[in-house]
Amino acid sequence: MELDFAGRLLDMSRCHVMGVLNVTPDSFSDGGRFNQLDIAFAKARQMVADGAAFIDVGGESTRPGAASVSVQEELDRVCPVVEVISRELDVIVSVDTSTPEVMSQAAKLGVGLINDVRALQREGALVAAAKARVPVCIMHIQGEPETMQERPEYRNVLREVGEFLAGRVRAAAQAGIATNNIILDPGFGFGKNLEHNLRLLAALEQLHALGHPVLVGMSRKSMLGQITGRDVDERLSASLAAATISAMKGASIIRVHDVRETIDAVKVATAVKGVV
Ligand code: 7PJ
Repeated sequence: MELDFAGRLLDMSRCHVMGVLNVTPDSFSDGGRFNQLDIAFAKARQMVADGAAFIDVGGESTRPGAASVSVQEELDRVCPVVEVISRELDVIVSVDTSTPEVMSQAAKLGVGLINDVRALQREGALVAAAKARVPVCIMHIQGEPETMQERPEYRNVLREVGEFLAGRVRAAAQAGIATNNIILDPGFGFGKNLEHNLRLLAALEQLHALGHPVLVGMSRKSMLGQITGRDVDERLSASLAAATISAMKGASIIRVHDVRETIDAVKVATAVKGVV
């Protein structure tokens, strides 16, 4: 159950925390690029000190309705951050991208995981990810981020998410990606309404039947706002509850904004799992 993230080995039978590092302009109060790099690095260093096993660097907002960015803009945002974290910090750097050029460049800079919310469906993404020779996270999405929340529809969300992911695993294998280097993610909030999200979380164990480690991301998402009635910056408690449930149900990686708090929640779940 050990995976090799560009030389860093991690036991996927245990639960690890991934810290989110957005490097989109709207995630910084200040404009200058040098300053942004400084701020991003300081955030990453804090998340590593707090116990993150991964830092997930993303330069394209995939929020519903977010504007798209050019390949060059995404490269300019992501690469300097990936480079400095890989060089300076003892952590696995993950890149949250669907863009083949970003996958290839990031791999050269030491990235240990490619995290694609579009499941390597963009032209050239399968080839770029295969060449990178690092594990990949394949996430389920229905539609495109711009429009995915307009009218998500499933006959059986569990079965359809499972079938989609199994199909993408086959495509990845055909492209030369080692099947034991594939991590799966049901994609909470990506073309799903609250009921869909809850069904997927309730049955998270079943995703393991596909034979891959599972990554989940629910931190601060609107599904938690719908349940609690709270705004995005008031969703820490709900995020910790979702992380705890995921850890109990066998998730290997939990992608979050609040690393320190999530580490404690995961420790409690892991301790409980250790005695049964
Ligand atoms: C996810 C992600 C997720 C994976 C985002 C947000 C939206 N990558 N990137 N899984 N979500 N693998 O954090 O609200 O759920 S961006």
